[in-house]
Amino acid sequence: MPLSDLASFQVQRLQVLDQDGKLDQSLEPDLTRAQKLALYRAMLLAREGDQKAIKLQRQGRIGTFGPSTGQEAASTAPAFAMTERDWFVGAFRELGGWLARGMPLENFLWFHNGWEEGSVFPSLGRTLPVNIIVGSQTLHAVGLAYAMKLRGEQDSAVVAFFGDGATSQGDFHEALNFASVWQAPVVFICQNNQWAISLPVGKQTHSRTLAQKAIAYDMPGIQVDGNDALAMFRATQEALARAKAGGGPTLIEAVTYRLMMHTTSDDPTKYRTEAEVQEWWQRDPLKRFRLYLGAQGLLDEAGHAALEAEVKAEVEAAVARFEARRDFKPDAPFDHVFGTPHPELEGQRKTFLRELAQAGGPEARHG
Ligand SMILES: Cc1ncc(C[n+]2csc(CCOP(=O)(O)OP(=O)(O)O)c2C)c(N)n1
Ligand SMILES: [Mg+2]
Repeated sequence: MPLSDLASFQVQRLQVLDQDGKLDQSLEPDLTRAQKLALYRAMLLAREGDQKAIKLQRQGRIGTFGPSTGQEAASTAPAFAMTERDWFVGAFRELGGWLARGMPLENFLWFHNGWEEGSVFPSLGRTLPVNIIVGSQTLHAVGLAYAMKLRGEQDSAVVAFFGDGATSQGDFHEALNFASVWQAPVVFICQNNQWAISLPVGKQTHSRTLAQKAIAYDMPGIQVDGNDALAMFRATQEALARAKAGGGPTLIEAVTYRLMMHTTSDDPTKYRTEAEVQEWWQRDPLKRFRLYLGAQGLLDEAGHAALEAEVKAEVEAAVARFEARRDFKPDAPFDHVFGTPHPELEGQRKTFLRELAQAGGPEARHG
């Protein structure tokens, strides 16, 4: 008996602005002039904030963190496609998205100086803090989305971010599986930045795309130029609309690049070439969006210089607010692990506080 075809699949790629900022008008999302400028400003704030944070770390003024330079479009544009009713579930390389949601930059700096208080966003609804446990937030996202479905909220969905490395975690597959089984309103955004610390994506998976991992779970999957803010906005907007209309989850693979080190503790020159990095600088999401704004007559050289000065001043003001508050309890993380005291953990707290005192107190610990 001949074999019969049960199904066939395809994987599509979306790009709206090419590397030189040239627009495919048929795909341009519906954004006002003010929204376009606000999106660029938000990406610039993330870039300046990120670069400033690297300097602060090098000066011993904050602890280790993972820079997001080069990846601004992949999280900022989706945040612009979301409403306050949607849940933002990040990993650790979504500074642009968090800032666009309204997280003050000083919160990011407090968190990366070891203060849990940085994770508290009193004025922000539905925005989860940094999650370091690779891939685990995909499960939190599906739980939230399932809850939204059970509550009958038709105006809310969840957007969950994670890296290419997370796609090797069981959590990722469990999350996609149950999101699909339950048709939960969730948009998975994989920031494929080509590296998981020193492991290139080609050693992470044999799949030609990460988008195709959606196929096994029977959900729409699309590869998007993750350095193209317009494409990221469009893809997220479409996926959110489908999720809210009861159409279930979507997987978006955002193809991007980590232009800096994995974290400030890493030296990428040990495992990748300068030529590769330079090639990706040519695809810088900010450069591309700026060319687009220029071509539309929205931002000229003088306007850009003024915007840059304004954003730099905003970053400096956030650093001043960050440095003005140093009265946080250094052992606060121990308070939040369990609901009730735990003897093992209390022992660890004592050791931590003793070692901190021996090292000269909280201010000495990055020395
Ligand atoms: C479960 C788990 N295993 C290992 C680590 C250590 N770790 C932190 S980031 C990282 C690589 C993550 O790569 P990817 O998912 O591609 O995200 P990227 O850092 O590139 O943004 C690893 C292995 C961790 N935080 N959590
Ligand atoms: Mg990665």
